[in-house]
Amino acid sequence: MATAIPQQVRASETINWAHALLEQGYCVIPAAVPPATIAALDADLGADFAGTPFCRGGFYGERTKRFGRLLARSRHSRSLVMHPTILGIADKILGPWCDSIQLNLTQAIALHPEALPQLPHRDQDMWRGSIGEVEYLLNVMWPFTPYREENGTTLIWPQSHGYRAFDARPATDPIAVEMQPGDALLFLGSTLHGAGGNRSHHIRRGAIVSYCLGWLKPYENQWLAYPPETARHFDPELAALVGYRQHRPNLGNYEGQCPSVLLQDQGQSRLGAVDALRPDQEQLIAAHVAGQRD
Ligand SMILES: O=C(O)CCC(=O)C(=O)O
Ligand SMILES: [Fe+2]
Repeated sequence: MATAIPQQVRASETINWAHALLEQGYCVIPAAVPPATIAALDADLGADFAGTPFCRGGFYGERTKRFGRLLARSRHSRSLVMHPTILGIADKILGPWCDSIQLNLTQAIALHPEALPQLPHRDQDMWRGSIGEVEYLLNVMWPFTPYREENGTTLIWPQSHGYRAFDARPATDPIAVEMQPGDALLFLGSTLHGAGGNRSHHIRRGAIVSYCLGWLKPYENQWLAYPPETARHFDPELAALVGYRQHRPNLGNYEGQCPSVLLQDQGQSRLGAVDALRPDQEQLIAAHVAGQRD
């Protein structure tokens, strides 16, 4: 896996969370970031929450506001997106199916009073791959306000993931996952879930950050959300996560090279294509080339 995981993350911690996710389809990491980080992010997004129109359509919800590109709107979003433990978990869950993971989306969500419960769904259904064995996505819900049953916290159907996605009806009742700012709710792309209805008098605010297999089309167009002028101010790891990295072999290249060339000061006007292969493919090609020379 190309995603570098900072050393301070204990491998056992990552493995335990990944294990819980694969058993239950979800888990909650309490106090994953300081509440002050969430408060600062919420404050940075205040004008966007106020000014963004309500969504249209039954899925997004007509009493719900949503907007993306959080990395361009607040620097505080970086500590959510680059959370070391969560990146480690994402690598564990998605790593078996790709060479490197990518950011699928960042999306702030404000669920206003009288919002109706959302259609229960599986986020993996935005792609039409085979279901059962493969996990395509890891979702992280970050509450900015307390998330309660009454204000429409996310409903999760435990153990509805993986091959259970074939079931016509879920085998369990949903759980209204109650959380505080700073907590993180993780759930798989195959897990049945949806926003609850907001029966309170307060707005439920929060954000989703999700990661997906590096060879999929992400939900949010990351290159448009973070064009080179924006991404050149990101750390290399963050730039890679939003698409300035090739997914071996050769996917997502720019003129046959890693798209991170666009983040450098002086671009060359003509670039030559360079193989970006997995080690097994390097070996195969090397043997093929050597065989022809003999
Ligand atoms: O807002 C929530 O609690 C969940 C939203 C969701 O699942 C979605 O929009 O895909
Ligand atoms: Fe969803």
